[in-house]
Amino acid sequence: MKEIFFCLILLATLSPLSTAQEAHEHPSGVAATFDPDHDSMLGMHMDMPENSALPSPHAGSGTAWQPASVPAHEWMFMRGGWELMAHGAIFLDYNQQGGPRGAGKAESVNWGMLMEEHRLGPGTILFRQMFSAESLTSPHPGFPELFQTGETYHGQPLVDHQHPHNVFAELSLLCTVPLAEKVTWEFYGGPAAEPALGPVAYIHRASASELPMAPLSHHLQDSTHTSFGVITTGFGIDRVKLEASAFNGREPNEQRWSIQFAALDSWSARASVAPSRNWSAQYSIGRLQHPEAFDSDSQWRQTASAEYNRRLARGNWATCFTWGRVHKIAAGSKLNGYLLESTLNFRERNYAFTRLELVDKDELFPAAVHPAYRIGAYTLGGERDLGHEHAWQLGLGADVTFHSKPAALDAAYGDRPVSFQIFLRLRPGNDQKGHNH
Ligand SMILES: [Cu+2]
Repeated sequence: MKEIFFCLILLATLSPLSTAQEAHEHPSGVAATFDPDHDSMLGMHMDMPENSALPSPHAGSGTAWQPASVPAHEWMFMRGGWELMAHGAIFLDYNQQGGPRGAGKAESVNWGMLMEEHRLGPGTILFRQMFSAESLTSPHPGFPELFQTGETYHGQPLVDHQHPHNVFAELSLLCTVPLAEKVTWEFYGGPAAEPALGPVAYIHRASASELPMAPLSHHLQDSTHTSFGVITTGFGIDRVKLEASAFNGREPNEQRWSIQFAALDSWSARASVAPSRNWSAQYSIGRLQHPEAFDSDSQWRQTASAEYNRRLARGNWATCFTWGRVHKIAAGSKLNGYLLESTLNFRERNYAFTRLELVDKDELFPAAVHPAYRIGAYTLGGERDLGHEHAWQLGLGADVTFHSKPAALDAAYGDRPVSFQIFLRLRPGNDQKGHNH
């Protein structure tokens, strides 16, 4: 299995080289040209007709579907038959978490992604590399976030902190092959990749585009977005997609720069539907083998989500509802997380956003038995673009988070902890030439 992955890495690394060679053979320059005859069913934005309702694989990670109308903040150009894309975001924040367990830190949440896509016979092949420098830009032990749990630091489970993301957050390839007029076969995988489990990871969700904080329900919903070893296959049938994955469900350890191979002994299955350009929804279920380093238990995970996105005359409105459930098999415990997120971009430069969560947390205290507490987190924020160019958008934003919790947690967390952050956000501007006009 390792050999296959090394080949995949090699392919991913070599793809820019082959790009350069192709450019020699077809010196077509870097102009963005669109050829309406190569279209494909799984929503390749490559040359898609403008009215296509199918989501683009460029608008997320893994193979999850986000509504087709989601705006693309990316740089894109064509070169020798390759469509090359780059997107990402850098947040510079001051983050103050309230109460006795809170902390205030300067930090940077950041990621960048490169994509290279080419025709492959009648289908397409897409290479994707996502990187994050958070292992250098997060404070220790992680980004302060009240009630957040998941992964480790210095051999201890992280509590009240969000883990930084891995240097190689995704290294993958995605092939799609049309089989019939409305049927496409999909093959996806890589050494760092996202199995068919969960909604589009929050980092890429349009509904969370201005919010650098991770959801408290991350580890009940979309935390498998970086799994070290994934193979997914599936079929797109008109506006429905059915997929299954075999993957390594162990969470990344604290060596953030490494790729931690292990057996692909977890699996998942997902059904997605994109009824119109503005809607997408999914249900997925997975069995994760030994996901947590300090808990030998395995778990079932179920998620269901719906995303709505709507273009406005001078902005965009994106909303997502997600439910996620973890069933720890040996312990017999069930944890639920509910999330509602919405981001309104209005009059071009302005944003209002919110995230409302209810989530069960059982790892807030080191203990032999883990009682679960129902935590609420209610975030409201606003942002304005100081720079709003075709190439760049620089925004200044702030948000505040209120919490609800059982009275049993008052001693540890204080009566009503309130957290806030203030941040600068830098990213590519709206891609006018791309798929999403
Ligand atoms: Cu994550």
